[in-house]
Amino acid sequence: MSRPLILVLGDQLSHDLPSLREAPPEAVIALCEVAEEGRYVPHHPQKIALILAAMRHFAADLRDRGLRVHYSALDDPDNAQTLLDEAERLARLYECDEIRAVRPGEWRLWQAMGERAHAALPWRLMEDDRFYATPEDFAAWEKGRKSPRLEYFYREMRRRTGLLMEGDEPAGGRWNYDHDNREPLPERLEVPAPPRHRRDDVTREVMTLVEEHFGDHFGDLAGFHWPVTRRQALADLRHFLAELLPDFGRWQDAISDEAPFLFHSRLSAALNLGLLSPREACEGAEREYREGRAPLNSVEGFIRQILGWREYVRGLYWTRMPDYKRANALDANRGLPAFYWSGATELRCLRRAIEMTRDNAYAHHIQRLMVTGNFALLCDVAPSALCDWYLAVYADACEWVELPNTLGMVLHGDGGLMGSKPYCASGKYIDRMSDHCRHCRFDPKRVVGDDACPLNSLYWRFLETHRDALSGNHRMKLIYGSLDRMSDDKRAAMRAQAEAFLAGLETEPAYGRGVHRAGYHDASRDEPSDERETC
Ligand code: FAD
Ligand code: DLZ
Repeated sequence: MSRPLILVLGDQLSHDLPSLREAPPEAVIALCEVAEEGRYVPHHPQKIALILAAMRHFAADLRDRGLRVHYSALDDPDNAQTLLDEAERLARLYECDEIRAVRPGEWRLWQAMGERAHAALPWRLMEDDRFYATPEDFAAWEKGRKSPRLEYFYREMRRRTGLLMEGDEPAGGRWNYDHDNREPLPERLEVPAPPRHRRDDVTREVMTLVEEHFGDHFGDLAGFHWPVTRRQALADLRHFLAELLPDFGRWQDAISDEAPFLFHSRLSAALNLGLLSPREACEGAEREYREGRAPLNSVEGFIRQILGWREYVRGLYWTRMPDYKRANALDANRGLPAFYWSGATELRCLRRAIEMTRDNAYAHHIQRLMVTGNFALLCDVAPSALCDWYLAVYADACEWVELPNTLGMVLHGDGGLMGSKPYCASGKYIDRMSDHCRHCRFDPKRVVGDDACPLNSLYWRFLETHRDALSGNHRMKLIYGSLDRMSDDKRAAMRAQAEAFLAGLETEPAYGRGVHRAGYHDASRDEPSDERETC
């Protein structure tokens, strides 16, 4: 009789995981805490605590359902400390004849598992059907298109799921309400406080373990606030739908010096770990609209992030790895600025984004894209260096979603697959969307001089440096026109200002640089936009 070992990874904590749905009664289910997963990048202690606490609670749930579970704790003396070795050790221990695993969230594991498919103890890999689209669905959608675009993929997903549809037409007559979702931060904004979850003995024990083993990593554990069970994740979803969703759209792009979460859902970690399904989040949001409790711009904006962006980045990741990780279309080779690990910078926007990241293992999308991301883009930080940072510091970070966002959306390293133009911005953008500048020693209106915001000269330097790659893009024509109308003296002064700033910027060595340049292509003509207005 066949007895499989079913390996459930730390971001597969769903009872409807295909391998669990199809588990025969004699199966042994394994969850393994291993040092290697905690250290391949220096994950934020809150991220590690979240994953290990959620794994321990999930294992207890499986046992309560009568399933046979082996849980390898990090301190177990026999623990092989890598996922594959530990699974194989357990398979031998329980005399299993195969190991089953669902597609993991990272190529490195998928590839390593695939290589063992025909070993004496074979690995059988299963598709992860908890997403709206499989990589195969994405490839089929993309077939015959000149270049994939989020907006068309998203429309197709709306049609396919019926979400926010009235027959064949989008609810309200438009597919996209992004233009209503760009209000800058107002003078005063009351933000409902997020739910505080009880830390039970299991969570407290994990936090002690993480402090002991990973206390040297960037990030504070003290403010741990993540949901570690499905029940807690559902409480977060209910809180979002009732208290935050109605205002989600309006303030989606705003940035606050004080409030780290604003009206964002904070659901990404629970979604990525499997504690919540994307379907229940989208269907819950649609219900709020249908029953008149939330406006369409908010609900459409939220659903687009999950049904659109989340699925789109996953499709790009799986259809383009492993080459995608090496792409570096703008040939960016600077190391990571050292202050990304400390927040020690005079640029207030960056300091606050990094401090919030340290305290919460969270920054909202616009902070990731337009603050830490934009600065790295303007400074030509190497994709590999920046990607490792993003993968380490956010509780929701998994490579399938982090990589396209960082390498593609932020650094334009994929030559235009994630966004048809770089999201580059000067200090003016930060001043318009946030209240940071009024606490900053730099002046967002000045480009040169001691108190000029460094983002301004860096912005113009970036455009000059990458003129060959970017000036042919019709969406960049206006801004290159402004650059070209400047006098030679002004351009020289701005460039000198930017170069002096870069010369004083302390960076880490740019290890593991991107090794090839993806060809640049302008796929932006005549397409609808889902992009932030930058300047
Ligand atoms: P909300 O603003 O409330 O959005 C709702 C949900 O939509 C999110 O929970 C998330 O599941 C989804 N979503 C929103 N934007 C995106 C996006 N661009 N791509 C994919 N899904 C999206 N998201 C991750 O889940 N993991 C990552 O590792 C990650 N890395 C990122 C790195 C960079 C450089 C950037 C610019 C974005 C990254 N994102 C990542 C996307 C996005 O920033 C986060 O999903 C979001 O900030 C999570 O907070 P939230 O749950 O409050 O999101
Ligand atoms: C991120 C992480 C950490 C820190 N630790 C573990 C672990 O001990 N065991 C485990 O199964 N998963 C862990 N994870 C999540 C994995 O890194 C993740 O499953 C893979 O990267 C695939 O997405």
